[in-house]
Amino acid sequence: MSNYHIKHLEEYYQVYRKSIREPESFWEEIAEEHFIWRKKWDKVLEWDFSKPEIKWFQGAKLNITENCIDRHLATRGDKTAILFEPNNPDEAAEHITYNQLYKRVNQFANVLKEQGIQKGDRVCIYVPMIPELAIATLACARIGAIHSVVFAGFSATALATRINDSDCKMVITADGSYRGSKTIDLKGIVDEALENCGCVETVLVAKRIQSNISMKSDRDKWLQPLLDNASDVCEAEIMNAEDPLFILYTSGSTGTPKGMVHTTAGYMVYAAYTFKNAFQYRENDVYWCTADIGWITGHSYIVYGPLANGATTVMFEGVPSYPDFGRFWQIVEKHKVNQFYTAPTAIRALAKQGTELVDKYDLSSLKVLGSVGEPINEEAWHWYNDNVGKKKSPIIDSWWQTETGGIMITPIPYVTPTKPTYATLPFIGIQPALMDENGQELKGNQVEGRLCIKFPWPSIARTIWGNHQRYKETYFSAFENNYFTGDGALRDEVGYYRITGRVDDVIIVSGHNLGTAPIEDAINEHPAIAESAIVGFPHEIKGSALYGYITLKDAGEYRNHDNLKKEINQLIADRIGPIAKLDKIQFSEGLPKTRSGKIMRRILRKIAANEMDNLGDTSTLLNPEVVQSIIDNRL
Ligand code: 6R9
Repeated sequence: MSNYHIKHLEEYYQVYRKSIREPESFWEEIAEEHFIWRKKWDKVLEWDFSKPEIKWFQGAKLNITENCIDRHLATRGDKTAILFEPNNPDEAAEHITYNQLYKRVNQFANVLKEQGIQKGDRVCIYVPMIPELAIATLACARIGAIHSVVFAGFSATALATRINDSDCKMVITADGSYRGSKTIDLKGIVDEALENCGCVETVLVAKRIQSNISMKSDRDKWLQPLLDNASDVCEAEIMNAEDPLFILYTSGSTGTPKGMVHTTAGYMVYAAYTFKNAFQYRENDVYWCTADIGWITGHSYIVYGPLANGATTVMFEGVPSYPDFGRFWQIVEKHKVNQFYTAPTAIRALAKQGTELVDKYDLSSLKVLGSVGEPINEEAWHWYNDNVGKKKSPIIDSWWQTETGGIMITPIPYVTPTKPTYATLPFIGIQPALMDENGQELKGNQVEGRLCIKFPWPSIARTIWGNHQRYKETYFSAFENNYFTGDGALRDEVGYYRITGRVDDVIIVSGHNLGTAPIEDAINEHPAIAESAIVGFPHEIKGSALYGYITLKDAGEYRNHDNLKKEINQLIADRIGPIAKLDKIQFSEGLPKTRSGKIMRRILRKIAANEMDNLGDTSTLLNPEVVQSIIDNRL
């Protein structure tokens, strides 16, 4: 038996060493024993980071949906695959069993075929967090169409850019979506986007909010009648290991979004293996990741990873604040969630509400807590650990990226001792390296540098759709023969990694390199402060100085801002040193965030530098309205 499920620390080290010494035989064993193949590979790995070219399991033939659905039918047919929890807590949850999922995916796949979609065609999926989103995704995979899921919160402009970039032939959407107490006219957004997209022939529309929308007669079709007439058996398209499975867009530090291309076999193997271990998933556990399927976290850890393991995966349509800030905890209690995976931004928002709403619910089912998306600050880590996990559920602070396809650095719960704000140890098969400015690898422990990965892993993105040159320049040119992540990290005295933030967020103040994350951590320790973001701005003497944007938990209580500013700088001086004190502190109602909850420091940096005419497109932000108020109150 291969080491599919790691259970203690010695085993981790032993398996890790094996995966580094003999990566090919290691991954071959995992692939061989835990997946079904129509044909096995001729070669496990072929790679060259200088081209760059990476191929895993070449020659193999498979369909990922046979691994995620068909093979479970014999043993888990009546087990819940997808547990759908609607936006409205009074609407019944839906338990979709593996048998039902099989039928629904096959029906949908047949509809796609009838509508002229073939292997290799791109299909844009712009659907809210309803079962059709997961089902449409899997249906594309069933017939070998390449899905491009676009988060159903993006604007018409952002949607059109993504549809055109990958020449999508079809858009799948819904009449609208629920978000807390609001409804969103999704179809209207699609109509607006498609005014600028010549490539789309068909729009399939799922009914969710029963709204009156206009349908363009030759282009738009209601989904349900088509599904009702479709057969629930659809032979899976046999795919080559390196055939693209999906495109997922991620924003670069400059330019248009990058359509990261993930291929079939390697992605499947890595998503499944990481899911099993990083969450210690056991049969009959109920697993919940709060991300949206529009992000990589949802692709790998709501859909493919869990289903490849025959797991029960919760899909939540709503938001953490509706009908109140206890919703997450109410859902954990209701469905007896065992593994809970969310983002630091959500944790901070919930922590701001105090503990009353957490204490109200029975969270004793929880075994593992996860964090992803940005560095988790010390305060949020402890709040999560104390109040949600009751100090008994390990927190896995998992670092990874759209480009990596799966979790790269993470504690394995009940295996790796955790340490607040540390993503700890590389996952099996992952070879991180820290580099100095001159491109030299920093060996040994207690070093800090730019985070690279030296060796390919099965789920690394293979290219940027339509722009291999950009792929090469962005990821493989900064450090020869290494994949460059764009993040900085430090390795502590025992070899644990701490992600210090994007290296483009490093600010050099009077010749000292300062990461924004530790400064923000220090500030966030102040009891009055909800959130903070630090950026650099040009300074005559220091080169760069620090500008802090800060939101308060309760603005009324701390009216004396001058005293508060002093306290903040004292905290920074205490935690980091006087060098990291802020030159300017601006209090604001909110911070501009991406739809996935990341603070848009790029915009804050421009405002701090007084470059307001050059803010770029702010329409895709979660809260574009805060930008103007920050500008108006600029110091
Ligand atoms: C999975 C995902 C990737 C960037 C990544 C890094 C940041 C993600 C993190 C983390 C510190 C963690 N990031 N997880 N930073 N600790 N546990 O979020 O993918 O949306 O592509 O973002 O997010 O900066 O480079 P993606």
